[in-house]
Amino acid sequence: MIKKKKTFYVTTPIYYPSGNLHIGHVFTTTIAATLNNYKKLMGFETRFLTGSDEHGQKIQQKAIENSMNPQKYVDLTSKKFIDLWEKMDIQYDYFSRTTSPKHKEAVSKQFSYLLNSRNIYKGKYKGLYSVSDEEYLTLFQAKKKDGKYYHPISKHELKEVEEESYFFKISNYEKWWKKYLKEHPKFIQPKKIINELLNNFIKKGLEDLSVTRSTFDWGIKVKEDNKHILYVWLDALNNYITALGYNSENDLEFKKFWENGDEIVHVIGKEITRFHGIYWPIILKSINLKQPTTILSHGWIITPKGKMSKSKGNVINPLKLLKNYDNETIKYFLVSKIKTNEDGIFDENLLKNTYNSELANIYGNLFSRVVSMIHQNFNKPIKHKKTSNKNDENILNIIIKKTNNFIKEMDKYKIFNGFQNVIELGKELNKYIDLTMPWKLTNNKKRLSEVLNNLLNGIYALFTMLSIVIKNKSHLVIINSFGFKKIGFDKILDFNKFDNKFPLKINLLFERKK
Ligand code: ME8
Repeated sequence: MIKKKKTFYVTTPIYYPSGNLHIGHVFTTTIAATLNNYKKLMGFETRFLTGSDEHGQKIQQKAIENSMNPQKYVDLTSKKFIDLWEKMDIQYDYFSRTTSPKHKEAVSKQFSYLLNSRNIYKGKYKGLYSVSDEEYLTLFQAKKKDGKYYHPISKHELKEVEEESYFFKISNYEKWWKKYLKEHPKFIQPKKIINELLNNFIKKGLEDLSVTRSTFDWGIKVKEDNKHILYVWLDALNNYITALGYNSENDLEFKKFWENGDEIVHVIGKEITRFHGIYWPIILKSINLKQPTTILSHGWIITPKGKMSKSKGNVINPLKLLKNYDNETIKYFLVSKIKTNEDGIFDENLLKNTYNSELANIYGNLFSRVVSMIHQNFNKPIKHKKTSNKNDENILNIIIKKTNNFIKEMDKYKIFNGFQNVIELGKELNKYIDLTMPWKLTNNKKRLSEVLNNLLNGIYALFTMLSIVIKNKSHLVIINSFGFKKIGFDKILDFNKFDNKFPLKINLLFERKK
């Protein structure tokens, strides 16, 4: 019987095409892409979604500022993300756009269902709204200064609005939500973000959410009441399922990756956890759909001088960065140097140091030294030999241990922790060279071959793990130089894998940067 592959579905937020490209977008998308690559390597069948969030008041205002009709404006501006992912060498399965006919139809049908099932009712909204965040806030949540109200996190000014609106009976699901979180403590990560949600939104009691707007018209029209358009978040959150074909004739992907799927992960920035952690699960519950496995929320990337903002002029534009660094270096830096559960500093000096000290000095140097020594001393494959030498036993154990720890962390979606094992393995392999001093063993070919074979096995493990981020360079090592057909964890424990392989020399893998 053919065993069915397990499935993995990972998403990024769909970004506002009105926003400027930002290193933060690259951070989130790199995390999602890395998880996707990891799961593929582990034999999962995967789907990876990113996209753009194209309706709402903010987009309409920006389109007007640019004297364009909103559709034309989003057609144009969403392309910059497509272009960025291509430059970053990030491949996705879906580029989900909320202005696509398929999405609009599916969401419209869902709204009718929610109306009929009395989850949605008509009323009037009076309160505060942030257009920049497309978010409603209560007086209790807002910060007041000089008679004006501000968003507590983004600091954007809030407007007082009063309009006819449909409401989602969120309050009906409060009990369910609390119970679900108790029973699934890993549903929202990191844990500390759950406490923030509890303090800011749940303690005071969950309020019903206004889910339509009636004072502008750039959105999905409510069929039953044409004056109204859907609130942009109800519209946008659904993209995660409409892209798979939910509520459409062709819903095979939806059945496979959502309804019957094994793992579903939404990667998001911490400021939108309210929507993904409270409203999205409640929407899914109200339409009897399964919950995602995990909502993986990460902190913000800040600069050494604090938060990035347009007004401070310190926003890091990834396109500029790509002029000096290749995409693999940037991706490696983001996953291995920025902790996901707190805000992390992005500094170009740190990026450069990481490139020189880790990519060039630890990984690149290790590979080229070992392959050079093999070429200087041998002209055919060197076989693995189990020895009772303490250094050998130790390094082989370390190769196994670091790989296992990497897998353990990655299975928990803890990328930063996972990559610390890669760096440690690189350092340990260099230490093994210092201890065994292969350059002094040229007259003892037997011992030299034992040492170099262990090193090859270590380098294989190292670049297998790195391959989920540093794809091209790892292919150069494992496929082009070592001659394996593909990269995989299945060979790590097989220390005889180089018995018939003679590695080829490769020009400098990572040239040092001045
Ligand atoms: O919120 N650090 O879109 P958006 C880390 N359309 N990540 C950052 C960041 C930073 N400094 N700045 C931005 C939206 N991000 C909605 C989402 S989903 C159904 C709808 C990343 O364009 C991070 O992932 O404002 C954050 O959550 C996202 O960009 C916000 O993107």
